[in-house]
Amino acid sequence: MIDTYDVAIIGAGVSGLYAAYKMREQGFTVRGFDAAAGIGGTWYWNRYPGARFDSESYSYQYSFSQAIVNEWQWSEKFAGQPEIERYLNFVADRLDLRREFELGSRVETLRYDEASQMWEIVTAAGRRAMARYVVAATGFLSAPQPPDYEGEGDFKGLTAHSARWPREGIDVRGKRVGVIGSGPTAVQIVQSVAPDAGHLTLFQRTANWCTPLRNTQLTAAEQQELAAQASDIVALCKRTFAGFIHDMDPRMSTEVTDKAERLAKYQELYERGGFALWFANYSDMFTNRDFANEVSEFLAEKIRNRVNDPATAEKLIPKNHPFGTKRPPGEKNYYEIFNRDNIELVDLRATPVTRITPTGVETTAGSHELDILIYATGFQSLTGALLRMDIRGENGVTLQEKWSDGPRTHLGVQIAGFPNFFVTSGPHHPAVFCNATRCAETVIEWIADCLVHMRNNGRTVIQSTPGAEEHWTEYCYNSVKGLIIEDMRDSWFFGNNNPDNKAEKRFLLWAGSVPDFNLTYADVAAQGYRGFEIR
Ligand code: NA7
Repeated sequence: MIDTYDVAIIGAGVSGLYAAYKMREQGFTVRGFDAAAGIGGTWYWNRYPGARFDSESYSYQYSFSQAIVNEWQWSEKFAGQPEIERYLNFVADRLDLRREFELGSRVETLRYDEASQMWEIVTAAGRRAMARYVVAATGFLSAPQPPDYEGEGDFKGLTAHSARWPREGIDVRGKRVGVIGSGPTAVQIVQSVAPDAGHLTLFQRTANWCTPLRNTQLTAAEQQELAAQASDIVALCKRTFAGFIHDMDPRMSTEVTDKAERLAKYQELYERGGFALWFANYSDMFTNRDFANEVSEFLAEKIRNRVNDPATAEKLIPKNHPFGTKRPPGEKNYYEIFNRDNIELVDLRATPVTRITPTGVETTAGSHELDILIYATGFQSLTGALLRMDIRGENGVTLQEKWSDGPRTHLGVQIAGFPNFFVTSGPHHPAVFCNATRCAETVIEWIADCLVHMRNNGRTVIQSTPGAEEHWTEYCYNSVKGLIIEDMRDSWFFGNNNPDNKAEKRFLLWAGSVPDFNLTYADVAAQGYRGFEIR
């Protein structure tokens, strides 16, 4: 007999762990699957040197369990990957969640059986299970996207994508290392690896506006103080625009007519660290191009002051987008790294890659011989983890067919034609701005409440109506109109590296505020799950 559960959960990361706990607490039988050999999702896979939070640790942790909050202390303001992975394992053990998950078990196929109103789950190893509901807690940046350069696979040295870093690590000492990409991941890798590498070549296609993270070790007194404030921190994150501890200045930049005063504010935010310059700035940060340009000029001056060689500094200053249009990498001494003798910056716009060779990377300007080649090239964002599975809804329609003209969802949680299938962090979520755990908790609690509502009313099938889906999808596209991020479509917000979205560069998120997001979800539920058909 095939194993049958109320809820199948795909992913044992931040969302999947909480989903397993929450559904079990509500009395549902659950079964989780994860391709990784361990718990942690993003924080299992991204074990490259320097990987750490860009949210303050105490704002990212779970808030649903006071026991967990009381029993865990973070050692750093922005914890590193090893500590985050330990935390998620601690949560799994503390809540006895490990027994709900099958690890090393990649879900390949999900098929909806209309007769039984159940989903069939098949893993790569051929394991089959049935579930009434599926919760895809598959993450929004979890499907690594290497470039499609000619000669890919020819390289004879050691190579890895940042999100598939080998558990045993990579010894870079004295080696010739190449890093392709210059996003937040590449910045973390470069600043960690450069001091040890024999030589490091950074292949940069687009420079980014990096801001200082200002990570610190937390003293015992600070830990105590932050732990005591844990619920206030979460309450604050629920109120702020982006779900972080940083709150926008209610004033518009245009109200502060004295430029010196504005610059003093940028300086103060630059020193505060984290996303302060982005999320604690004047409230027209996302709409006022002149203001964004002024912040950009402020940062460009910092780069010029920190990088000795003026030509290198100019390459590191973004020219095609202002600050605030992409997630700014958090850095520590990143710019000073370029003053070292063992680093070389290759501008891929001036000299594009022609091919990967057995011994390195060839550009139009010549070849770069390497021992280690690291791809920090990002992800098939938002849609990738879902589209890489074979998901078949009603009438055998695949998700690839359904989304052939871009993703369509209602609230980002459901897809018409795919009954009882829920997504925690796919397209049309507010992940542009949102602190991941804060929004994951909201979505998972909403799904759990919905399943309890179904059970209490003797219903077994829920799916979004085509009309509601149409409306939400348009709403997501419209949400970015008038915002400065619309000017910079070369980012994962627009799936610029996604094979399924590369040409169109559709906006893949919902660019509203976290309070609006929470209100919208609550409102839909309060109205009997408006826009969903429940049978
Ligand atoms: P990102 O932010 O998507 O960055 C990917 C980087 O890789 C970016 O610099 C890309 O340049 C570069 N890239 C992608 N494809 C290529 C090719 N073919 N050639 C050269 N360079 C390429 O991913 P990250 O992992 O850095 O960060 C993701 C999130 O994780 C981040 O927002 C944080 O929240 C944590 P491009 O800009 O496309 O020119």
